[in-house]
Amino acid sequence: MIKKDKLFDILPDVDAVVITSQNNRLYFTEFNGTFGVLVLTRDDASYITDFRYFEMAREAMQNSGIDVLLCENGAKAYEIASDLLHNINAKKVGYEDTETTVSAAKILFDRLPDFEFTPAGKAILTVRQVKDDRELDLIAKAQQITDKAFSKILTIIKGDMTEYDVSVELEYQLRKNGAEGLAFETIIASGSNSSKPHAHPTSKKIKNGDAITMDFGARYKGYCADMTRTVFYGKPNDEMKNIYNTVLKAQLNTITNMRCGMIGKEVDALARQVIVSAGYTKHFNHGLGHSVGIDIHESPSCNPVSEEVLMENMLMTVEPGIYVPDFGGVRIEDLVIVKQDKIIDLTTSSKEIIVL
Ligand SMILES: [Mn+2]
Repeated sequence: MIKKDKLFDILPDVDAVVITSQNNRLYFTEFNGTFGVLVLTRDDASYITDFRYFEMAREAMQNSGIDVLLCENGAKAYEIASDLLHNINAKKVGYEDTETTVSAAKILFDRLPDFEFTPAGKAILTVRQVKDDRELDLIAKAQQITDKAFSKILTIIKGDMTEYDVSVELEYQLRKNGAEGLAFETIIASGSNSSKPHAHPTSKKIKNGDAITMDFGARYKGYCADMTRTVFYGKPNDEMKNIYNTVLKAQLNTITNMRCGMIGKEVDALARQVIVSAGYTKHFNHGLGHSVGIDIHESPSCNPVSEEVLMENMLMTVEPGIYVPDFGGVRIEDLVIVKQDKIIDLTTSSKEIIVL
């Protein structure tokens, strides 16, 4: 398991790592189940789960080198895990300090009083930052589904539909085009609601002249897509048009000039300087972007204080926005892959002003 080797590379004095969270188990095993405990050692891997998942997990992992073990219940899984650690004579054990529940950790600590447990949550997230080819393919597929749903929703939106109606139709299109679920809760924000970056869809009806910001994404085989477009229902006024063009210019300037090796705050500045020069400094008050993978928000991020370095095969969203309270807002978001010598934009939908 290359992913496991990468983890032990950054935890050189650790003999084993116990992984409990669903997304980290999915990352290392490529199997998605709500319950399981994964014990990684330098030479082996064991996945302990209950009757609900045992058969599926065994099938999914038959060629992976991971042993699948059956447990009676949750507490028993941690007992089996502690027995495994005892048997292999692990001395220093990494655990997901960021995810493991206190009660689960207590079982491990109580049963293995002589062991040294060390936090490994951050190391796991670091390993997850750089994607392999399979992961990049799954994210590209998730984004393709998301682009398809967007082109479809443009033919469906009609006046008098509510934001809630639009969200339901959009989510249906995601599922219909192959999504196994949503990457996150769909954001639909119309008219003055569009000044709220993470607005939940409401019963507000779409009216003539409204901006409609749609931020949404498919989940495909565990991996997320993420995109945002703001479209207009009827002609936008001059200020909204100016806001749209400024956000677009900021977004294009970033995608054209961001490079592998830049740090997060440098990338953020590529967008922010355009918005600042247009006089909207205080109306772009979130970071430019975040990475994406099994979680919709992963590290690294691009924001005014980020010192994290963009490396080859990291994902990044590029999502500048301008939000004017009680007036409206615009956000345009693409999902890109960082390559050594170029940026690949996975989002293919048009960014020209769309007036429905
Ligand atoms: Mn995003």
